[in-house]
Amino acid sequence: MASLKPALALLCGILLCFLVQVSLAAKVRHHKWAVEYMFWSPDCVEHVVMGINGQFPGPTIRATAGDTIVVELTNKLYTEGVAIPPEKYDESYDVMKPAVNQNATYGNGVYVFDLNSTVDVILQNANALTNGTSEIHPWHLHGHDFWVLGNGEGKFTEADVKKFNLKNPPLKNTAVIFPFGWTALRFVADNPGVWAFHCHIEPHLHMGMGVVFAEGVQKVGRIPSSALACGMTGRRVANKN
Ligand SMILES: [Cu+2]
Repeated sequence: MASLKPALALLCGILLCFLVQVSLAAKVRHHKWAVEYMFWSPDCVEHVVMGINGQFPGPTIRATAGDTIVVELTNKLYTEGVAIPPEKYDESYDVMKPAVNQNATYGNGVYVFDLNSTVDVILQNANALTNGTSEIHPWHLHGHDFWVLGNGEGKFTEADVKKFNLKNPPLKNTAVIFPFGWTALRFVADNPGVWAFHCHIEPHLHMGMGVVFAEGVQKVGRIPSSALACGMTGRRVANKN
């Protein structure tokens, strides 16, 4: 038994060293981040970006293996869960096939544009939930007029861009998409605010046929409480004040 003691002591020493080393290396690192819109102009053109603690790009987190990172995040964005309009989209859909009734999707459908950027929208109509059914939808945009660049039957393809009327397109704020067809719109996002873009058949809007376009939101001042005087909103604002 006596001969085991040095070996046991050595083993304990090794374990102790190991534990000490681990406890020295592993740390819990706390960070406080406030995410908010800010201006950034590295190329002399002013951009709106999402900064962290007034920095863009945000602060670097340094850590070593085994560390725990805790970030306390304050969301100061005017629009939460924003979606950046995609450059590409999944083109594998079939407009003639009834959609799978998922009953509901989730997401707030907020698209944020750079102020004064030119935005092209392709509205694509498709089969409703019943086979062989596709309806007309009059889409209306708040806060802007848009040019109707064209419309066509079936699924929109890149080749349809050649058919756009860039010479004298009509200027409207409502345009229809025909059954199984597409309609192309263009507008300039030059009106700071948050604007609804939706089908003007009311039940369709209630069923979710609408999104929100946001641009230059940081330029919008505080909404006066007198402008929020209707119905439940008014009562809530009044109670708060
Ligand atoms: Cu509709």
